[in-house]
Amino acid sequence: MSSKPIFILNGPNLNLLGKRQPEIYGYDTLDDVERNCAAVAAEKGFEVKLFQSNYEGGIVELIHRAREEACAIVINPGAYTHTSVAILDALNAFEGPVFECHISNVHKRESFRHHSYVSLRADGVMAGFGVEGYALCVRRVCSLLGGK
Ligand code: CA2
Repeated sequence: MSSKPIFILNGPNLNLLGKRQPEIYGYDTLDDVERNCAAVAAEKGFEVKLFQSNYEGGIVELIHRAREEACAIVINPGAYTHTSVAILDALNAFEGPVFECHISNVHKRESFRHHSYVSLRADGVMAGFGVEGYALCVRRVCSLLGGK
């Protein structure tokens, strides 16, 4: 068990979740994601904090903050998944569990979405479970870190 929260980090355009392209990303918003994850975490005695940034450097800085303030990271890096060595480097400097979460099944989509830099660091990868994937990642973090 940890007294530090699980950070749930979201990359570019995910602030539009639930507001555009529901056929791909569904109708839930990031606020809904935070509520669902908080409920799952609370059952096991954990807390979550959710953040979103449209900037690569913003995500890097949130990962740096997680080094001091978080017990684990669940991250949906958005399109930076497929391009960002900077995010991979930042995650490699984080010592706790890291789970990569994609709402859509990236492997069923364009080939440029099939490669992930973040997967080189992630302890687990979720894709295609809709926004439920975030809560599943949180559940896994809780069992890894020994929640009640
Ligand atoms: O499936 C995922 O979660 C993705 O990480 C989403 C990224 C995409 O670039 C990745 O390949 C897969 C795109 C996030 C865009 O989010 C939006 C949400 C609602 C409306 C428009 C965009």
